[in-house]
Amino acid sequence: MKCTVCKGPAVIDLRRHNANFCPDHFLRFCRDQVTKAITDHAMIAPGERVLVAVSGGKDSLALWDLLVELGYDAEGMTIGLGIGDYSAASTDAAVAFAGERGLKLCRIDLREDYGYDIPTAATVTRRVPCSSCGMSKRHLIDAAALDGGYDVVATGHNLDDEAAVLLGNVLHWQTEYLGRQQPVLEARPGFPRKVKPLVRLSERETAAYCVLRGIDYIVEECPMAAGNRHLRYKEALNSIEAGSPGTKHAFYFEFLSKAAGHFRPEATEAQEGLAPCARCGAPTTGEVCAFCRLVERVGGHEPVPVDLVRPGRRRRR
Ligand code: Q46
Ligand code: ZN
Ligand code: ZN
Repeated sequence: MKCTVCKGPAVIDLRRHNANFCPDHFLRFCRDQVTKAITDHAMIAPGERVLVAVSGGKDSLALWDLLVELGYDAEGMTIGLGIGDYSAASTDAAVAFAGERGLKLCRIDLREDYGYDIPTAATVTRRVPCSSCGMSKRHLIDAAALDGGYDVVATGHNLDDEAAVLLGNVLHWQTEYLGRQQPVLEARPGFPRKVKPLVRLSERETAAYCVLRGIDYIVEECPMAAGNRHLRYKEALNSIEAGSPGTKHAFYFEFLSKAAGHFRPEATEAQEGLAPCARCGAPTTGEVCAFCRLVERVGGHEPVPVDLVRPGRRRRR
């Protein structure tokens, strides 16, 4: 197998691009894809401060590395979710990555800073763990970005993630979610801009990127994800992709160009009428936001006061 660009020995074949690459040209391909995503969707302007949501997995670490490589001012934030060994290993991977490169990483630990963890939240709410987990992560990263004066939050969602979410939204005709499924969500009062610069790269590609760049990411997946719908949608799309390379890319990008606009009015309508949460000030439809209600329900507490926060950790309010 030869590199399509230089004819040297190739290490990866990308069937949907009908191309093979040597290590150098593959890394260049990844940078070009991220640059194209950022440019096409006006994700990040030169000089803006970026906060990268870091889990310690391949996608978030590849994203952080790519943004730094491309010259962006990108700092990281990681949240300890209290999901057994998985969370400890995730935090360790994020801390090691930042430490080796001298990058700034803000850290929050749900148990230490808010008095609860995701398994407890799932038991108390009697809902799947991903529901309180996703909501907590969104709330805390939005707050951290606004508090820290960042211009934009970047997350490591890749093409496989976005295509799987799109399939789920289409299968259930979640029209409000379809209207919001964009690689960029513009800033609104109380919300920072959010971007997904990896939407042009697949999971296999972000993993290969990490291996070739010597990035030590946590390979283990979150144990709470086992059996969730998202994984089944990914498997379904993978089996279609195996027979017809390029289907995932077409499914997602043709949706953006041909269909997403039709659902936008519904998403805009759902976002109207938000007022500040009586406790934390985050935008909410009720008096108290979902995060503050969850913290109360699980017997958690307000963030630890500033002077008790350990050195190297993020200070909240
Ligand atoms: S960490 Fe949290 Fe994910 Fe685990 S509990 Fe679900 S949402 S699967 S990205
Ligand atoms: Zn080459
Ligand atoms: Zn609140």
